[in-house]
Amino acid sequence: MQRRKFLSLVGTAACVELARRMGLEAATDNSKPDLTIRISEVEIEVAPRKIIKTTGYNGSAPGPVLRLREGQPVTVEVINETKTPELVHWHGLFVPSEVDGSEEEGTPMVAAGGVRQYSFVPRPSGTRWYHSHVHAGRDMKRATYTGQFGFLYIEPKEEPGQYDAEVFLALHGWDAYLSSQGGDGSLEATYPAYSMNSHALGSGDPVRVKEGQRVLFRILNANATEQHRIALPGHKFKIVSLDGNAVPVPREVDAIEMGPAERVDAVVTMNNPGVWILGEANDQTRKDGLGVVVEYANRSGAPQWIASANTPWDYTIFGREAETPEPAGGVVPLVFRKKFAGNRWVDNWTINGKSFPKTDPIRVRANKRYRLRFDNQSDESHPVHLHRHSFEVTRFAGKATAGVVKDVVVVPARKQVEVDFTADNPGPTLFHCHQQLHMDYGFMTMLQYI
Ligand SMILES: [Cu+2]
Repeated sequence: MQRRKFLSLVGTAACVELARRMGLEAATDNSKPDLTIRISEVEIEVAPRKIIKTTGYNGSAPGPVLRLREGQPVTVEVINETKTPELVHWHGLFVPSEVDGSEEEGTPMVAAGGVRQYSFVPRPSGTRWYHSHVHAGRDMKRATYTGQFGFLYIEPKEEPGQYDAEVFLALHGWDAYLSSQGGDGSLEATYPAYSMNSHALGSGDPVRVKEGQRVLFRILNANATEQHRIALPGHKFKIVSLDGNAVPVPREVDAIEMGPAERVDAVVTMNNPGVWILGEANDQTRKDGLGVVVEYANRSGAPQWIASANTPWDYTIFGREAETPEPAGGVVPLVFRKKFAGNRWVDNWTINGKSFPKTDPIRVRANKRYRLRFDNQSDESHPVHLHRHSFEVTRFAGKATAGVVKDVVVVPARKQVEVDFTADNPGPTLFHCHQQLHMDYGFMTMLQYI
């Protein structure tokens, strides 16, 4: 049902309140917002004299860390001070399509110079994020290439609190441009500068720690297109949550691998005093800024980096060893392929042989559980994302697993991944690769409730 139609059918204040609670934002609703997000041009000094001109939220890039309470209704006002229409997507939240922040789902755009209010009930709890969800195409000054992103932490009713300090780190690449230096001549996004939050490695404040402290790092890969591998020499990351959801088997690893849009919560016990670099394993990317200094109290000197073993990332080590029977709704096979568009062109992408908007929708019935079988027939990995729902990884590269719940999963090159989900949030829903160049060039489809 159209929002306007729905609102015209409901006359009473109680019904309007109900509509509001359901997240059906009313344009006539002049209630005071709980939060304001102002989209505008910003300049950030990622390193001394290295100024990045981009678009950000509330005068910064990334935007502020937003903390909301699970289940407590909120009204967010978005003011668009830029010259182009914008959208803010609440990544990982179970909200109605009308406020999710995706034009394809029917969320109205915030016009250039316009204002719009979104009301929704934040859930589920955990490390979520918010970001621009517009089409960029070849325009590297739009969407996730910009500074329009930030953490959205949904506080649970009861915080476990098994850590002494909390550090939010958002990884990003700046000033992207298209180049064909890699491989077959297709255009790829290239980044001359990187940062963790708004500073390049060596600029800005270090993360100051004390011996014996347990530091919870909430890490987000907010890069528009690139996967990252992050390590902290001399320390181990105990992975406690993936995409904001607690894992069944928390485990220690030497390095974290994250596709665009993925989040990892990891506890590090600070038991190796010194000055260290927490950074990208790739030397060039780290030199270009992707890292932060971790400094123990009363320690000084040049920050140390030691390369770690290149163990492959595997979600299943955090899951239960179990085979999940095929869900009642059945299996939806989704085959991903690249369609080479030519030298010095951006590749096109297909799902089951078709590019968006011509892709076939995934048709589901409310409250039924389904299995999506991703078959990556390409030489690149794809961080695929389902809006407004989360899914359980049930098979990863041939290995059965259970209990790892995510909203983005990286399907490695030439591999298959299976995820199960319950269709429990009716409304048009987007499914796409979160690599911005892939989603903009066909790698997208709709989940449609029938
Ligand atoms: Cu992709």
